[in-house]
Amino acid sequence: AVPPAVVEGAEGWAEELARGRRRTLAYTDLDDDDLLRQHSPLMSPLVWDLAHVGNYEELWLLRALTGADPLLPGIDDLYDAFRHPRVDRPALPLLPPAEARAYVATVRARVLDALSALAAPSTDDVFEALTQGNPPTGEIEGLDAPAGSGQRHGDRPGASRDPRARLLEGGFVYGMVIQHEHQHDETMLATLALRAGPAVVDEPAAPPRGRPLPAGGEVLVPEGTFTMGTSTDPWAYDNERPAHRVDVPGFWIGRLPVSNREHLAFVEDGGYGDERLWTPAGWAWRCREALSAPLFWRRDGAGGWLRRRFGQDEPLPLDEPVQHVCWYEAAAHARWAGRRLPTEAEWEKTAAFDPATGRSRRFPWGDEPPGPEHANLGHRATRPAPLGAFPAGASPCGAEQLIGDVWEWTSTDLAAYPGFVAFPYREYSEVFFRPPAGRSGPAGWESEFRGYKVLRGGSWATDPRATRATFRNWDHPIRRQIFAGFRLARDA
Ligand code: AVJ
Ligand code: FE
Repeated sequence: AVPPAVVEGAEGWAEELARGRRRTLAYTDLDDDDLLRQHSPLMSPLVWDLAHVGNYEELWLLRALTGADPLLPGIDDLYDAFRHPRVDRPALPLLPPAEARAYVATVRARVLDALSALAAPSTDDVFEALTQGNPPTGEIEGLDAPAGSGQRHGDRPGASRDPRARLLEGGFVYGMVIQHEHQHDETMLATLALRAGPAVVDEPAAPPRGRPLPAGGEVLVPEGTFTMGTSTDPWAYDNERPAHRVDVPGFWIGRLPVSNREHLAFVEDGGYGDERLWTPAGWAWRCREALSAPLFWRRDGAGGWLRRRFGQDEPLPLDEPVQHVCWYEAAAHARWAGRRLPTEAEWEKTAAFDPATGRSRRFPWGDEPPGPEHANLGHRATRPAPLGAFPAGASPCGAEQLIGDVWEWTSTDLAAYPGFVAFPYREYSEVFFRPPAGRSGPAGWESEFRGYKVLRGGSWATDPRATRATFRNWDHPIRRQIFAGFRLARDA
């Protein structure tokens, strides 16, 4: 069975674009100083994210699709994430806040104009209308996948040589731009969590209540092959493709993510001071940074613990999944617990494999998109939900809270799936991959604190349209400002 299209047609895309923009505007509804300031060297000034989101939308939905001329000639370089690392972005001649707001609004208005001019909502009509009078140039900047090479795009009669047809297949390019804004919304929330001073982020609602479950519960996933990745999900990124069979030896995995209570036991047992639990690189990093607990935790001076959340200290909620740990802390905790982190394939099999049908689901609970009963996503709450809050979100093997709450570190280095083809540009995924054995990668990739580890599942801050069982996120193993936790596993 082919999973349903994510969102069909011009109206659906316009609505999805609007949903992301509401969050972008909420997170940038700040005075100029707050937008221009670098709240942490790990993050961009918020005004950079704002204009970058607009620039990406302009590049793909206006210039690549309709052949429009640049709106503000010369700004592409400023908002190219590869030309300027985050630490350097405050010194760039960025658009000032008012101009950045006007720019993203103009881009959006033109995108919606193009969409609303379309009478019928099918992808074919969109293609015809948007490309009318613009013969394919074959020179769309960044669109460098060889024509006809993708597993994604079947031949469209008469259009298979036009790269724009491939971009539009299944609404892919709209999905790419929509998901891009969602991803930056989550990044902006991480910036706002690092910002000093009182919270400037709303707390829309409390997460649902948890339910008591036996501590340390595990589920068994027996040995067998399953389908990892996808060749059919229209919004899936190139790195999720193609679907391929993977044989996974039997393993046990945590029914739930590791809680603050469990991680506090690791802290209080001296785990942060016990070199034997850490990898050599992890220990070096732990010593260099004097790590002694997750980011935002501190002792309250009376034997208890507080955690800071968007500028506010509060008692550490023991039954919430731990967040703001780096991969090295997660791996050390796992070793202390006599466990290990799951591999990426184990995580996906836990989340997606249905032994009754033999197929993989889009989400742990089925193919239907996440509802509030399934998962804590989309900044419906401003925190992870307590353990046991989503029995309806369980996967076939009985694991819960795989989607939402916290991204989960896996033991796996980000690498290409067999048969991977970069689409539509190498810098989304390919440049981050671990090079194949025997081949050297970009300078410095193998240095101890670099290289990318895969994270799965999405956090409370992730939009429901920007995650699924096949979605792959990644970051350096030292990063902990992201909303990341972990789950434990062991061989069966
Ligand atoms: C997939 C989340 C690692 O934020 O760096 C944003 C997503 N790509 N803009 C990132 C992304 C281009 C990416 N991650
Ligand atoms: Fe980006």
